[in-house]
Amino acid sequence: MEKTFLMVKPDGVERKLIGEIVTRFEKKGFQLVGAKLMTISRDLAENHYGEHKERPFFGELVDFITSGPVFAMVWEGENVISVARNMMGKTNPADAAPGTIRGDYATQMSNNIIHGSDSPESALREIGLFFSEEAELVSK
Ligand code: RTP
Ligand code: MG
Repeated sequence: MEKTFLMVKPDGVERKLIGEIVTRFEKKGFQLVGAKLMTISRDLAENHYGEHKERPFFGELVDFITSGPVFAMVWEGENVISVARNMMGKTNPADAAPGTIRGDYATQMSNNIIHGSDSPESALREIGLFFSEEAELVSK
């Protein structure tokens, strides 16, 4: 069964949206297999967002994602990677459809509430960066 890495960003934690976000994925029918509240180190942030290293917004992105606790999660289910991305909505909340997480709760690109892996390769890489499979993920 497919797994993905999702994370409530510092703005979502600050705004007390963890419960709302977890509820959406639970009600959809996905299975939570790992979760933790944590503050990301600069090293981990730079690694996680490594694909954006050369982009002009990289410094701000790392500053933001390390600015407060995040709620890191692993979810499992059929096509969970792409379905979760659809449930999150477009990267820019101004373009995100109503009914999506970013469409309903965010207005700014830099504070868009949630991260989700964008491919099977990213999911595998990000789950490995944030979680120890043996110690922190449950298996059925
Ligand atoms: P994420 O990785 O956080 O789930 O977001 P995403 O896949 O929808 O978007 P991505 O292209 O991976 O960008 C990562 C985060 O960087 C910020 N961003 N700013 N100013 C800009 O042009 C710009 N582009 C991206 C956003 O906060 C985005 O979530
Ligand atoms: Mg991304």
